[in-house]
Amino acid sequence: MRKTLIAVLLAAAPMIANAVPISIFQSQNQTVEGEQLDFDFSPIPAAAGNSGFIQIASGPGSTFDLSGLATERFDVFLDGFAVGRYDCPPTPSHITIATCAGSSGRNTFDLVLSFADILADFGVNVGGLIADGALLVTVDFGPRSTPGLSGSRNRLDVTLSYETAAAAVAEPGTLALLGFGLVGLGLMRRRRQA
Ligand SMILES: [Ca+2]
Repeated sequence: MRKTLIAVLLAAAPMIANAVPISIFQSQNQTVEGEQLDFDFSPIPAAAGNSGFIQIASGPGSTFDLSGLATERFDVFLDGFAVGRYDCPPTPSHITIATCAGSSGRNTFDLVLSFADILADFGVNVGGLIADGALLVTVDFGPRSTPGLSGSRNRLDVTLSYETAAAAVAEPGTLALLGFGLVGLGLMRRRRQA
C-alpha cells in the first residue's frame, strides 16, 4: 500500500507544483516601409499577478530607420490596447529600460515593458489580458519607417516572460478527486487481501 501511495503522490506532483516560469520568443522580419507586425502568443497559461515582461528588440545586427521625424516611430499594442509610442532617438518616452543607438536613421532598440509598469503607466493589466490564453503583441511602425537601411537587416524580436498562475494547484475539486482515488485504491487492496 505504501508503494502505491508514493506512486500516486508522485503522479500528482505536477499538480501540486508551484508557479512555473515561462518564456516565449518570436521573431519576424519587416519587409516593407511602415509594416505592422503581429506577434500572436497563444495558447499560453494564465499569469501569476503582474510580474513579468515583454521585450521588443531589433534583432541582432538589424537596423530600422526611425530617425525621429514625426512619422518615423513605432506604436505598441497589447490585445488592441495602445501602451506606448516610441521614437528612437531621442530617448523614447514611457520606457522602463531601453537603449537606442545609431545615427542617420539607422537605429537598434531594446525595449523592455514590465507587466507592473504597463499597468501603472497605461492602466492595462497584462495578467488580465493573457487570462484568456492568448496575447497579441502588435508593433505598428510609422509609415516612413524603413527596415534595414542598405537593404541588409530587418528583424524584430519579441519575448514574453512571466510566472504562471498556481491556481490549478489547490483546486478543491482536484484534491477531492485525488482523495477519492486513494480511498478507492485502499478498498481494492483490502478486498484483494480478504
Ligand atoms: Ca488576451
